[in-house]
Amino acid sequence: MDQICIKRLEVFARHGVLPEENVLGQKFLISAVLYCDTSVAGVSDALSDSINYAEVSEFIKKSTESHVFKLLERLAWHLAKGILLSYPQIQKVDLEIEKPWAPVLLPLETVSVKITRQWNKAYLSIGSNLGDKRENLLQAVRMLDEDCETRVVRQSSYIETEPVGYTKQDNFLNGALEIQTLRSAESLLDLIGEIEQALKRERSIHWGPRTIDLDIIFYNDEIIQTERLTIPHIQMAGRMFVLEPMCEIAPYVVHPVFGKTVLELKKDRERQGD
Ligand code: A4P
Ligand code: MG
Repeated sequence: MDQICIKRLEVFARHGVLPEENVLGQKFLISAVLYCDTSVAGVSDALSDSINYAEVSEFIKKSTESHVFKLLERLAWHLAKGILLSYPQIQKVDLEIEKPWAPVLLPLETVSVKITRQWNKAYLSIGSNLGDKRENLLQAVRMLDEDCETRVVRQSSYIETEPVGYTKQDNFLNGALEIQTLRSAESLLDLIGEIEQALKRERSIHWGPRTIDLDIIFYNDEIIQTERLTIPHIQMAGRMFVLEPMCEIAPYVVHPVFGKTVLELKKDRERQGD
């Protein structure tokens, strides 16, 4: 992807762990690589089709001056998030903050923190079989969208499905969502948990009735295996209630483990039958 670069913008500000740093202030040098598509501006020659680096530089300066953080890590995330939220054309940002006058009491040129943050694309499956099912799904989608680090980009239609697993329960209403999020996969799982809790989901029977169930199906094309998370979702390829709505919004997205598209997985599942 194309890059617009800001190198070592000098800002005087008061970030630091020592109280003196928060009072006296010092010099920070901030560099940013803004990843965006410049092809339209390359033809039109219009600033409105690109990112105004003067504006972004001013944004970085004001934002750095108007806060006091202890850690460069905190300032870096604050700036990266601010840039990604304020400029929708920017997909990804590398940010480096140097502190040449850091009170280390050793002869070094500079210390710095460098981070990369981006909009991540994730797919979620969503289901409900208790209470007002449609309203539960709509409410969960609203709550995802209200999270300032997350946007719901596409939604499938909602389909009625028979319960799989524990079958002595009402039919489900299922769907799939494409979202963009600045959250890590773990942090997205936290958000899902908060939404499930707010909608009064109780975990009594495994695979049992629930007002809302949100699962992460894909997170970019990453394969993640931690104590709390398995991505792609471990059961997705065997579940028609996931594959069908996913097929509506992402038929050609490739499962990073099986190397097959969602459409191919659905056809495989259809061939296998129940
Ligand atoms: N976890 C690990 N990986 C993930 C992931 N990719 N996304 C962990 C979300 N969570 C993930 O999940 C239990 C734990 O899995 C989480 O705490 C998280 O750390 P849960 O949602 O609390 O439990 P669950 O939903 O009962 O289990 P699971 O395995 O998510 O079941 P499913 O696959 O959601 O099945 N029939 C129809 N027709 N429609 C349905 O929607 N849903 C289920 C539940 C059963 N039958 C159904 C439907
Ligand atoms: Mg679940």
